[in-house]
Amino acid sequence: MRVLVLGGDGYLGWPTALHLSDCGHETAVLDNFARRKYDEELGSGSLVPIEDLEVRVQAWKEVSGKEMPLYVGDLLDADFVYRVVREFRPDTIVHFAEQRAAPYSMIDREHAVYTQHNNVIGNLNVMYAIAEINPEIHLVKLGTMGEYGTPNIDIEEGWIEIEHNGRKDRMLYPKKPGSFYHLSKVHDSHNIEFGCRIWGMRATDLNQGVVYGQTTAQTARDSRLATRLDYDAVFGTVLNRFIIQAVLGQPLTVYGKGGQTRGMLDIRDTVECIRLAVENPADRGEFRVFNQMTESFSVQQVAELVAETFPGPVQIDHLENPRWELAEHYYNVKHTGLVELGLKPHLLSDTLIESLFPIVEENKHRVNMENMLPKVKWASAKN
Ligand code: NAD
Ligand code: USQ
Repeated sequence: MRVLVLGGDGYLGWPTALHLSDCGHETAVLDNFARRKYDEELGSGSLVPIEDLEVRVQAWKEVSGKEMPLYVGDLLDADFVYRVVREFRPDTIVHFAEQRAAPYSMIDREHAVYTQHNNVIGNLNVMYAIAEINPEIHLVKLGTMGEYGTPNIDIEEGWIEIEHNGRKDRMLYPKKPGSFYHLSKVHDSHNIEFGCRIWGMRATDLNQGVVYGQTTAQTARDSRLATRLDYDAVFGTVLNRFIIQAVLGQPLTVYGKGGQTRGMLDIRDTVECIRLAVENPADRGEFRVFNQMTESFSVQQVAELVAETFPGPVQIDHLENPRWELAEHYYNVKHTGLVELGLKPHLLSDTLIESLFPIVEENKHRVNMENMLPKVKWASAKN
């Protein structure tokens, strides 16, 4: 298949493009390098050094013999999006290209507006390009488990049968997200479901959990193929951050009591889930939703797991939670769709955690400690 990966310079987009190319798909990448600009803005950066996208693509050609066309531009530029879709003629578009950090979206009004504008309008431009140029294109869109929030009932895969006052219907599962970023994903999901109804679009919305890990079979083949690893309090995600803090000899920063529970998955499963979605397209008019996670852990459990695995003393601190989220709650998620397509999950193991220690050790001098503790507070707009 011909697959266009939007956000192909990012933490997940780059290893996914490599995996798809390695599996024989004609793969192209598109990015506007917004992510590298947030690094400059925040005075932060990837813990592991990463090459420019041009160098990465060239390195992949040397390692695999495969070409990977590269398109540099912004999804907010509709003419650019239409030109790329006409030129590359994808069968599938995998859409990772959004501002993805909840804390970034909660810095202030400007960052909230930027996040929702970038994400919602970029996605609308992609939807229109598909509808007007070739409605056969399958859109594989990265959503997030955080769209659902933490309701006191089981979380279904996108849809729920509701009986109300004696009548029944199949409805989109109700959403209660916890940041303006997570809300942008809810808006995208609703827009795409509408596109499936009015244009007969075929779409897969992947409500992905928190990803951990840094290495895939393809990125391991050459150091120039490495993907980024974020440690800072804005872009770093919880398990990666705890592993990095352990190696640095810093306390693990559990927000609140740590009773908040999240769905998680290994980066090697992310790339495989995308392949499965790409190779098994949704039907025309179908808004298909998968919950892309393999296991659930509370934040406290994640901290204890890292502390037990690290070969040295580790302190676990409980900070005042800068976010607005339930401290303890019910969490039971249905996630069978991708397993039914053939996913064989890598469950979290000591070996995965241990494999990250030397990567962090080698690069720990790159950490800007000022960015380790959380500074963005959800409630600050009220003060
Ligand atoms: P990332 O920030 O590393 O990558 C996103 C890429 O998209 C960046 O390279 C950025 O430059 C690009 N981009 C952003 N806006 C763009 C625009 N308007 N035009 C062109 N390119 C643009 O993020 P990631 O961690 O790789 O996440 C990728 C996707 O997966 C996101 O949509 C995110 O919401 C979702 N996701 C990530 C995680 C996670 O744990 N990292 C978990 C669940 C879902
Ligand atoms: N947390 C801590 N300490 C930390 C960092 C995080 O206790 O040092 C807690 C947070 O309070 C939260 C949980 O860990 O309860 C997860 O936080 P996170 O920063 O790892 O993840 P989140 O903000 O939810 O966002 C990440 C990605 C986002 C993706 C989302 C998937 O950045 O792109 O959408 O994971 S999900 O959580 O399923 O919505």
